[in-house]
Amino acid sequence: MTRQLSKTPAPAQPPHFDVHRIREDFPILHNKVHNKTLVYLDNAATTQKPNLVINALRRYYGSENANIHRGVYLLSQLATDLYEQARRKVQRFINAAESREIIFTRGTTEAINLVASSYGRTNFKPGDQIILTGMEHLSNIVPWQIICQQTGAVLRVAPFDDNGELILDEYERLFTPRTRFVTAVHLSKSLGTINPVKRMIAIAHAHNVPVFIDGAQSIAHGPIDVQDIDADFYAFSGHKLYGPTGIGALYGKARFLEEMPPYQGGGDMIASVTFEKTEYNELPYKFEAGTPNIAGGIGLGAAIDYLTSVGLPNIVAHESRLLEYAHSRLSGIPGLRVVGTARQKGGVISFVLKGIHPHDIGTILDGDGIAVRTGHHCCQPVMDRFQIPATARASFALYNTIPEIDALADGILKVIGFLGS
Ligand code: C6P
Repeated sequence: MTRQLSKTPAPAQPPHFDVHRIREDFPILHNKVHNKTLVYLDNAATTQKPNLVINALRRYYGSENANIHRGVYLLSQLATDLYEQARRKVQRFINAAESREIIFTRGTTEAINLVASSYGRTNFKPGDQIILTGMEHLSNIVPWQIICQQTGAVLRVAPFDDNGELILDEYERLFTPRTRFVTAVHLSKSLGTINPVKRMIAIAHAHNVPVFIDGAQSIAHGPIDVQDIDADFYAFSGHKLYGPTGIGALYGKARFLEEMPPYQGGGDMIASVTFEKTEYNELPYKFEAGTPNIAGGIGLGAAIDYLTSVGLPNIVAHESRLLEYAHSRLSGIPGLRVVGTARQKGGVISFVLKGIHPHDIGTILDGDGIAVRTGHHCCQPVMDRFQIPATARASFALYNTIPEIDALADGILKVIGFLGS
């Protein structure tokens, strides 16, 4: 996932990677938008889905649908097997030690709320401190603010510099004997910055503090090994990984999850219930109350199969090439400023145009079939840090091409031509 920015020409397409062949797997990419071929550059918001995932969902609802963990009949056992296989795929994908350390959630946001609520309510006391970075998505700010209001704990924010790089010394200086938890984004969706999470976790562990990593944007763009980085918790959403919406996963070290109380009550999370007392189920089911998103879990498993078949190293090489090319093309446009120029960057390029509001950029690009995101990207503190209201953002995926980046650059020149910069 890591890559260095430079102005040098983009390296050649990685061997064993044919982007035109890949594009055939994604039916939506052949659609027209405003009568133009879709150029989809909003992959940080959500990714498009390959046939493998679409077919897995169709097959599930067409011939495998039943509730899981409940029926002795064949169909229920089949659905249960498929769902539990998907859990093991997630386990292998992030190299978790055990499949019971994988909790299916609705996505990253629910995973963060689960940990903030369950771990925080039990462990935080008035005056305790939680460290997070200044570049968090609001999903990794608000749940911690809520738990702070409930427990009297306080947030401490690690700053970043003008390039969007975390200032590691300042992060380290925030630790005190009252620090109880760290939460940090792996890849910032507004800046593209890849944080040095392994180093950040080592620093926190030296202070005996557990760490949650928000992997929403990193999961599809490079290999993740939760044991190697030694994360205590790691979360991601299926829809950013070419999988369905409404499904995601929380990884947690078993020793933490075992001690944590349930997040929600309901079916499947119990071992036995009387009106006097409830015994909770074992991991991971203790945290999976009610009928889960079975199709979503199976679809997520298919997405992991797809990514694995393409090969994450190929994806990293391809997206690095796109990012490098985009930086050199866009930074040559007069009046355009790239926001977020960290040395270690993922395939995200946020920019502003002098005198032109990002929403106008987005609207004019849309007329040419080019989808980018505009706004504060749920990262208002990042915008405040740069004293801008919003940016336009192009974010790349494995199916994007160099001609699509040319189309973006030409579209931006058209915006400037219309609105003057
Ligand atoms: N970012 C974007 O356009 P959910 O909504 O639960 O799948 O993911 C939330 C989330 C958490 N952390 C980070 C770093 C994220 O980028 C996101 C979602 C989308 O950038 C939608 S706002």
